[in-house]
Amino acid sequence: MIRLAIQKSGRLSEDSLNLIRECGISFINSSLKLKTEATNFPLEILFLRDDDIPGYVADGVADIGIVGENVLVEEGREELQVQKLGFSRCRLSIAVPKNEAFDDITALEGKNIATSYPNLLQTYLSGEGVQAHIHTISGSVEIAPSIGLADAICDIVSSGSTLISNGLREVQTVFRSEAVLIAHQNLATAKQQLLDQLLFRIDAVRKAQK
Ligand code: PRT
Ligand code: ZN
Repeated sequence: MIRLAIQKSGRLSEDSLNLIRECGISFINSSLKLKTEATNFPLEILFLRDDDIPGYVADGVADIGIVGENVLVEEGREELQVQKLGFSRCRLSIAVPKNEAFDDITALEGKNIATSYPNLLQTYLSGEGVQAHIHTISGSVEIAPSIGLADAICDIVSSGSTLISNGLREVQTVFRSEAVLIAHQNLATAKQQLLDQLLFRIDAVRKAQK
């Protein structure tokens, strides 16, 4: 039996479950349960917060998982990545108040930037040779400039409409992300064989979608 961790409820959940179903794996999904077993494949599914998934897979509590690359890399667990999955595409971007001048990234020197992704942002700024003050907040990042908490933000963007409705302008992409399959690094042989079967099916599903 192989144990898969997926997001309980959020932007990754539906596409993660759909991918498993498209692999021909059946299971009963009750929104109240935190785990379920497949009926026609030796697979158990755990439903977790996305932020907890890389840690559980690293520790071997779950064997494999589906999570956004943004969370994986922010948590410094990129060595767990096995396969990109092509859904939940988004980008981590810096945005400033829409009337604020911004010629290039050096405009952020010495400024306050609010984000939930301090590590990804710090890596980017260091690469650009810019020093800024990073304020880590866990949610509602987009309102930080309007309440005087920060000069700029760094947050996940997909359509861009959240930025616009908060009077912000996207000025720089820091990281591009999509959902990825991750796996524990020392899987037992039997589990590795199940993962290989699953990867084979995922590959077939993705080829059929193209
Ligand atoms: O409860 P839990 O901790 O499990 O979930 P969560 O709230 O932390 O995550 P969730 O469900 O919001 O996102 C899960 C993953 O989906 C993220 O880690 C990304 O990999 C991916 N993803 C894709 C997104 C978006 N698109 C997205 N648009 N994650 C967040 N957003 C948010 C963004 O933070 C901003 O508030 O949507 C808003 C912007 O959207 P647009 O379309 O207005 O630009
Ligand atoms: Zn989360």
